[in-house]
Amino acid sequence: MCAGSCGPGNLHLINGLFDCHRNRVPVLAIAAQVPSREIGSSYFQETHPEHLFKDCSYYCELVSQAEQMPRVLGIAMRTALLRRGVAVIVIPGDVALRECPAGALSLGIEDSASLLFPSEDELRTAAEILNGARKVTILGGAGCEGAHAELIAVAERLKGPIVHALRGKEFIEYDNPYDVGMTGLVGFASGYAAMKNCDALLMLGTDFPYRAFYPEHAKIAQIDVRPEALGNRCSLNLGLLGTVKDTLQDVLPAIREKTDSSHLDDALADYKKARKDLDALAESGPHSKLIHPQYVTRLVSELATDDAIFTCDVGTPIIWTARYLKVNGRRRIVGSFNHGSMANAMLQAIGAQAAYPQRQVISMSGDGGFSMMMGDFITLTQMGLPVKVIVLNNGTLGFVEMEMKASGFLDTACDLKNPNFALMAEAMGVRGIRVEQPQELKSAIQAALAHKGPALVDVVSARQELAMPPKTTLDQAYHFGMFTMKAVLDGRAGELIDLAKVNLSR
Ligand SMILES: Cc1ncc(C[n+]2csc(CCOP(=O)(O)OP(=O)(O)O)c2C)c(N)n1
Repeated sequence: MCAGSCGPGNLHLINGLFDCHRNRVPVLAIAAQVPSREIGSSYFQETHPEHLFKDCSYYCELVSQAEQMPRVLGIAMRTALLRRGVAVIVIPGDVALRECPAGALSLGIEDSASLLFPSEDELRTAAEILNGARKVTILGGAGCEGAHAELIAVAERLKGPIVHALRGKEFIEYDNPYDVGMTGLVGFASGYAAMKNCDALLMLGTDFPYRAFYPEHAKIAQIDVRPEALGNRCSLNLGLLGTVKDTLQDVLPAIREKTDSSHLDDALADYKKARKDLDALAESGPHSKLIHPQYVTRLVSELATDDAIFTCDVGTPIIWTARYLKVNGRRRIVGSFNHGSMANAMLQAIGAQAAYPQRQVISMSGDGGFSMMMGDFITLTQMGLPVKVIVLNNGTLGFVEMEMKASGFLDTACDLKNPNFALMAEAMGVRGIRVEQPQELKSAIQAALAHKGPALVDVVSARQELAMPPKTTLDQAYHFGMFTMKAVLDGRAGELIDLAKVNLSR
């Protein structure tokens, strides 16, 4: 639940509400409105929140009479809980202060535990598709929450590798002998290959957006609780409306055990190789001079508690978190994975820590992301929230710099002139530690995590990191060629050579 005062006050809610709505988080937001008699006169601070928040909510209504309130509140809460998204109530201050008549209609805020099941026929068709294919791959997303055992049982029977979308990582990757990594722009080659090489794809609780990563010729069956997700990204042979857990339980008895495990074995071998290559990048030698973000993330993962909540900023922190943070079924990872709003990590950490005061909460922040919402850092002191902020201080809007280069542009306006974030933290009443040498990193992270109150570690990290998509296409090669030529013409060949040296030396 959140609330904002008139006009600019509640406008501040908008990016967070978009994020929650797209992440399917139930939220009730109250947006104040100017006095009711002034609405429509361009009054001081007047906006129309019922229009502004329409796109990021399932329910968004103006309350103009006190007697509307109990009923509208009930509808808003029910909508947020059952449709899993945002509901907004807009209310002028004068209406909010009025007495609600005793007899005003109130219909409650009942939640519902009803379940949704596919029909027998549909379950039979699903089993036919899976039994009829030689190579089945499973793609899972956030809808797999709570269905770990069923997922493993189905994969075992199908001898099917499990690929996950980013939001599925925390529910799928742990204790999973069928895990072959993530797919997508920041995913692993093994996840990509397992999707492309199958005869049948089973999509579970995912609306994975990148169409180029779906197989071209496989049969596809999808299970989701949201009708609008079925067939949203690829043409389906079958769409099943139901929860992943219950539907898998129902379909499992009809799935025949496969004897040929060659598809799984190939995918696991691919994954092992991809993992080995990635893990090699997360090492730091005794004489290393640069601090690589892979190493930072690996250390944070090793040193954090078993039930820590991690948030990660949009930008390269997402990539390092997806690749190097170990999950275990109790740790949580929160990010702006659907909306893609920068500067999310510290703000989500504030919310997570307020909701779970006893758990360790760690924000993996980019320097651009952290600076963008730096004013809210003071909230940690103000509200006594012991959040630990790890700033990957690479001096650039790195993800965008990389995108520009990959598209054949010389990067422009990406450089960041950062302060010493640790000194700034100290000035704001937060324990601040700056790290410039890889040898100092472990003890710095340990000290920050052991600190009772909020702490920030300002990690001066390597700027040039290769975080490429799994497959270099001809198009990308062309862009890279153009980029190289422009760099030479602009007299920036030296930078290009430095970039190549750094990446080749690793
Ligand atoms: C509000 C917002 N503005 C701009 C972007 C585009 N964008 C995505 S990542 C990024 C750079 C992030 O930089 P930083 O936080 O320093 O992390 P880095 O990629 O360097 O690790 C930008 C500008 C966005 N996603 N959201």
